[in-house]
Amino acid sequence: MGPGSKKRSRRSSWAELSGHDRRVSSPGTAPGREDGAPDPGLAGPERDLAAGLAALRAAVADLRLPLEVAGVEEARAEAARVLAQLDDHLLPRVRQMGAPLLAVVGGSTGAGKSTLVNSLVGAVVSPAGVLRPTTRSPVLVHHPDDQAWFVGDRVLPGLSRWQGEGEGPRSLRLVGHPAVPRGLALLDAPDIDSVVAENRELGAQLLGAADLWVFCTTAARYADAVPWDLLAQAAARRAAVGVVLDRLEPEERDAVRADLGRMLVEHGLAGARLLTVPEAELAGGLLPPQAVVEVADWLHGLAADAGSRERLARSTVHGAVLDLMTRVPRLAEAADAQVAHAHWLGETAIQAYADAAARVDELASDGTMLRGEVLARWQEFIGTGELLRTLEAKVSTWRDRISAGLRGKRPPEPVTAAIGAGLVDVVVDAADRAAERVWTTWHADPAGARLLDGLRLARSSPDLRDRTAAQVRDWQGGVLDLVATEGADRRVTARVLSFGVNGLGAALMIVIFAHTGGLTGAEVGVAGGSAVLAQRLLEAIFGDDAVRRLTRVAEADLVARVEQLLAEEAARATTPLDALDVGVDGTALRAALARVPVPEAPSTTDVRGRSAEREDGRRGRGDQTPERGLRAWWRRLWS
Ligand SMILES: Nc1nc2c(ncn2[C@@H]2O[C@H](COP(=O)(O)OP(=O)(O)OP(=O)(O)O)[C@@H](O)[C@H]2O)c(=O)[nH]1
Ligand SMILES: [Mg+2]
Repeated sequence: MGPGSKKRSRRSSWAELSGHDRRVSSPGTAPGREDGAPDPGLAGPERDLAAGLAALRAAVADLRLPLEVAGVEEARAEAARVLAQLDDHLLPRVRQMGAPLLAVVGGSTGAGKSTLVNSLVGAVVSPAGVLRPTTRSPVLVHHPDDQAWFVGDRVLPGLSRWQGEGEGPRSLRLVGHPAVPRGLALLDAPDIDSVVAENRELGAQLLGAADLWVFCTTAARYADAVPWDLLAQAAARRAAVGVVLDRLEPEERDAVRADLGRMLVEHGLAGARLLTVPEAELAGGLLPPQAVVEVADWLHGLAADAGSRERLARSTVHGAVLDLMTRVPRLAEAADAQVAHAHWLGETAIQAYADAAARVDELASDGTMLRGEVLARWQEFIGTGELLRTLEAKVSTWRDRISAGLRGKRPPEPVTAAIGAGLVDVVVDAADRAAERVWTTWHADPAGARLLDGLRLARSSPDLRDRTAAQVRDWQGGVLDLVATEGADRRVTARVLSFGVNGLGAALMIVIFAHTGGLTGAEVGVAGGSAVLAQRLLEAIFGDDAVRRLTRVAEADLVARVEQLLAEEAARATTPLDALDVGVDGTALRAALARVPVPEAPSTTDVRGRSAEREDGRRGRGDQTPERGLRAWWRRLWS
């Protein structure tokens, strides 16, 4: 599919766009497909490459790099560059190999890019100026017959199209001019090193979209760092590059050419063509044709016929795909790092609260709960001395004694209250420690610290104590219900009633908390004895099996409630982490890359050699080409 093909009939609608400052409202399409889909005539290898690159694009677009881990900013920028490279250059080019070449004129501000483009065309199509930077939105100059290729979003889909005068934000102004050869479009780009960040980024992005780089610099600027950073990208992509030394004074020509030539070789750009534009008086904003003949000649040589254009396009595609092969794995690593880091952050929170749950479990079963207040209230309730002595007695008789001892004594509620308060303290303390641990760990990590921004995670939730108290109350209510339900059995009802459900419930709680591991010294004897007493009492009333069952059920209920509370606390940290949606690791990206077929290396396109032909004295060569545009260009240059 080439320019000037039968699809040209679509142009009738574009004729309407010839007014001034009229934005192209509906995206036109390149000759070929409405949707920028692959040319239906695409042959096997190209179809596979287009499909592989489209899948790779989808995988790159799926990348989520939200965590502020080391190097993530560069990875994000690189992902954006890879996407732009695919959208702006590779995909449109591979889908339509016959589309006109896009030569992007880029470089430092004030280097004379717009003046060069205007002078090549022979008309002021892109205003030059003394204010820096002058060119803010790019201007694409094409042969009128090639308009169809550029008016739609086939290339540079992120830029809206304008025709006529003026410029819009992130817009591409299209100018058709018959002096431009068919099959080659020139794009005058914003500079790559101005103070305006948007300009710089756009300038770099546009060069990435190029089949051909026309890199403008001057004797004063060519050693600057920024251009060489970009030229390094061109070298990595094996892009066809011409470096234009603009406004060169005759006396500095040889020395500067030699030095710049050496730098190009050093930077892996030995294949780049070094071109010069001698300093000359401007007439009507244009350089005399002779000043730009070297550049014009070089462009002509590269774009002379469909065959050489396609060779160049293929060569740039080949280099760009090889370049992706080295860049995309680094993006996959960045995705892996995100997932691993998110996992680590999540695990630190989950582990901290799991440890908190284990700690509550331990404190609630090692006898610690039976110290202090709880023990005192329990002893008060059962009347220590008297009842403890009954432990020495035979089982058959001590139940009656306990019964006798308990009847008419103090109510059991203070025991329950002390147990409840103790439990709340244990849970809240464990949760506080977990919160502090998570905060400390996350705060020391840049990604974690960013997540903590605006969140009050250094402490437990302000209402944790109230929520815990409510849960403990419910649990205690549940324990009493258990005892009451068990007591509804006719065989035991009388006995249960003689002790009271509340007293037996308190006894069951004591049994649950009574493992003597956490007690020391005298407490062991006293608390342990108290617990044994509670156990015996319950066993005497309900039987051994029932006591084991009641203990298990009550314990499980307590564990579930505590775990739920702690899980809610842990979620305060893990929810914002989940909300970041770190996404998938680099596996899919690697798989997509592996499915991209590396195109065969084209026969070498030496962008240096072409202009030598002109020096052969074949001055009239342009007249031999069948293309009117080229002829016009040449005529102007040689008239
Ligand atoms: N005498 C002379 N003046 C030139 C030449 N090239 C550019 N200029 C002038 O230098 C100034 C900058 O030229 P531009 O063509 O606007 O430079 P640019 O690279 O497009 O600059 P930005 O759009 O800002 O990136 C303008 O005033 C031009 O008229 C040249 O070869 N000779
Ligand atoms: Mg300019």
